[in-house]
Amino acid sequence: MQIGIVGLPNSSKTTIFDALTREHVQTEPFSTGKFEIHSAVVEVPDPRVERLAEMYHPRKTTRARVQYNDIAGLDSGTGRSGGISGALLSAIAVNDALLHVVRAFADDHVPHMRGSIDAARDLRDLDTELILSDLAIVEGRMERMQKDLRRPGPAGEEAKVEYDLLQHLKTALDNETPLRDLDLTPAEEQRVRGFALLTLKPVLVVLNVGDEGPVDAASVLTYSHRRSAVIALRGGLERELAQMDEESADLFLGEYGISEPSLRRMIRLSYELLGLQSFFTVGEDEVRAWTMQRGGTAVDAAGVIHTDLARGFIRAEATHYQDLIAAGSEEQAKARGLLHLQGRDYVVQDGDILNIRFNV
Ligand SMILES: Nc1nc2c(ncn2[C@@H]2O[C@H](COP(=O)(O)OP(=O)(O)OP(=O)(O)O)[C@@H](O)[C@H]2O)c(=O)[nH]1
Ligand SMILES: [Mg+2]
Repeated sequence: MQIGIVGLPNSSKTTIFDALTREHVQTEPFSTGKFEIHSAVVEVPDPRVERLAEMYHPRKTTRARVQYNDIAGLDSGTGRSGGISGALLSAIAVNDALLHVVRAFADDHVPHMRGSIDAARDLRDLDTELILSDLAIVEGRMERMQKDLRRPGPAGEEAKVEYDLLQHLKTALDNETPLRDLDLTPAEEQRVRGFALLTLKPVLVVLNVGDEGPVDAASVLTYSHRRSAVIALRGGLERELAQMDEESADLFLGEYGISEPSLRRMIRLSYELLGLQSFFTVGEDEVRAWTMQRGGTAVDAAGVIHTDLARGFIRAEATHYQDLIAAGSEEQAKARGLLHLQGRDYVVQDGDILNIRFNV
C-alpha cells in the first residue's frame, strides 16, 4: 500500500513526511532528473497488536505497514500544457491514495509563493492541477479512439462503451468534479485503471496549522468530496515530537495539551480511507496484523497470508479481538463459544483473529 504526499512547493510536505516516518525502515532520497522522491515504510499504530503481544508473548510482533512517498512540489500551471507529465505523473500515479498537504500556518520566515496564506485557495489550486491532468489524459484517449469507434462489429461496440465512459468522466472534469465523486461501477473502475487518473484516488487533506492555528480542520475549510477526509495538525511540532524519545514526547504532549500525536490519527485515517481493515494471526511465534480490503472474505484473508492457504482453504477459526479480550484467554473464549468456524464466504470483520485450516 502506497500513499503519495503531494502539495504546492514549500507547503511542508517533507516536514509531514519526516514526522510520519519516525519509525521508518529506510529513507531513500533519489533524484529522478528534476525532482526527488523520498520513500519510507511506516507501521500502522494499533493498540490491539500491543495487547495481543502482551497476551501471547510472541517471539515476533508485526504491524500493518504503509509506504509514504514524498513527491516534490507541484506548481500550479504544471497541468495546463497537456497535463502533468512523465516522471512526475508516474510518481503520483503509482500511489493507492494521496495525502495532500496544505499550508495553513503563517510564518514570515517561510515565504509563500502566492504572497499570502489562504489554505482554501491552495487546496483548490492543486486540485485543479490534478483535474487538468486527468482531463488531458481522458481527452487524449478519446482522440485516439476515433478510428476504433468506426470499426464494425463487437470491436466497434466495445470502443463505444469505453468512449461513453470517457465522455462521462470528461463531463465531470469539465465541471471541476474530481473523479472520485462519481459512482463508477467496479467494472468501470477496472476499465480506466491503467490510465493514471489522479482524481480517482482517495485523498486525505492535511492542513498544517503551525504552532498556533486551530487544530480543528472545519474552522479552516470544508472539503466535501467522496473518499476524502481533512485533518489539521501542527506540522512543525509533530516533526519535533517524532524525533523525541517516548518520555520527552509524553512531557511535550502534556505541555501542549495534546492527548495523542495527530500523526497516529493521520496514519489510521489514511488506512481507513483506503478501505482497508486489519485481521490478526496469533501464536507463540508471531502476533501479526494483516491488511485486507473491507468486505473481503475468509478465503481472501487466507490469500493475503499465503496463496497456498487460499488454494487449500478448508475453514477459518475466527474469534473477534473484543471477544478474546473480554474472555481473557483463548481457552476461555473457546469455552464461552466465542470461537466460530467459518466457511470461505465468511465476510471478515476488522479485528478478527483468524486461524486458517488448509490442506494442500
Ligand atoms: N512556522 C512553521 N514552519 C513550518 C511548519 N512546518 C513546516 N515549516 C517550514 O516550512 C518550510 C517548508 O517545509 P518543507 O517541509 O520543506 O516543505 P515542502 O513542501 O517539502 O517543500 P518542497 O519540497 O520544496 O516543495 C520549512 O522551512 C519548514 O521548516 C510549522 O508547523 N510551522
Ligand atoms: Mg520537500
